[in-house]
Amino acid sequence: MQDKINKYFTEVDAFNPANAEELEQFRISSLGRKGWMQDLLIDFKTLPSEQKRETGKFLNELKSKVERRIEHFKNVFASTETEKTTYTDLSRPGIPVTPGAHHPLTLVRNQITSIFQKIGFSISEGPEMEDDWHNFSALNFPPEHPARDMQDTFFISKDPDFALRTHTSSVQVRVMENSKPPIRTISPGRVYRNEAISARAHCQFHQVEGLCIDEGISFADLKQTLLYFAREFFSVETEIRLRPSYFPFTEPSAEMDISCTLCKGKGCNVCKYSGWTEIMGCGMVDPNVLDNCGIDSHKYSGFAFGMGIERIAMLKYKINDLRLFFENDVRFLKQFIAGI
Ligand code: 2NL
Repeated sequence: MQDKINKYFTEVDAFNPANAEELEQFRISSLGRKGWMQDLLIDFKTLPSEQKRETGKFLNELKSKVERRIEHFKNVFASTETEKTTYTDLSRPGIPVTPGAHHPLTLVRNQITSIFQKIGFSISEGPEMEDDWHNFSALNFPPEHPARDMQDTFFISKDPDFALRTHTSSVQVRVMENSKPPIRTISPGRVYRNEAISARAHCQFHQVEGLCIDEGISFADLKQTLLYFAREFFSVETEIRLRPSYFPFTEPSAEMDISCTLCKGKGCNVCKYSGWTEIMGCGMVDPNVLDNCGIDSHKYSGFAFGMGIERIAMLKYKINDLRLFFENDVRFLKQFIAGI
């Protein structure tokens, strides 16, 4: 029996089929129901039990050798088969590729940041979990300000010193602490507020904030920079309007409206028949904030602004429910495959 097994070992090693038919013949004659492997197994059963262990080992090896050999040639013939077809029929349709898509918030964020990068702004990022100093105190929030309340901000494990950032100004505080003017930076990122979820509000959203500090920066620089942005992002005909407002970190502060993108100022339900839509808050950096961050407020001044990316994306793509951005329904996401 051992001689037979050895003979088959040599045969299998030498087996070198020319085509798939020869391979199939070999498979039937070796592993098939009436093949020699079956004969060997019948012989094996008649062996005295003390020989079975040793011979069984060889038989197993032989069987797996045959299987490996068959598998190997199967692959060889399969690849020559595909080569043949790809070379002979160049008109065959290509393999369909399902393109991925950028999330609409990513598209809008990239577009906003590149508009500011063109005029020399850098991009800065920072942690989503912040301490009280970077999120509130350095930004001139008084101790009793309502934003510091558990009702408005997500605190970490009830530790009043750590919270999820409520705006990306915290990143800009870090930039001011770690560098010297001139500073021109944009900080995009996710922010969190403890709000009930609806079509207009969510507990997480995205912001782009901007900061520009140098000697002699004035409100005129703020206005001209934001007008450039509005015309680059929306259209060259876009007009802007600044209304007085209040933020703890800017003085004076303003809210910026653009002429309605839909009705071009004539009045429609998007702009509630006013002709204007609010897109961001802005102002001159409060001297207290500069001093808190180690920048001499007698020498330097600056402007800052902040906008919600969801709001801008809703305007641009005419999306009427904020929740769509966070549900990842492919029927929604598929609409942005073609890019901007
Ligand atoms: C809004 C308003 C604003 C800023 C953000 C800022 C940052 C620093 C200093 C001063 Cl470090 N200001 N950012 C200024 C005015 C408004 O955002 O409604 N955002 C969605």
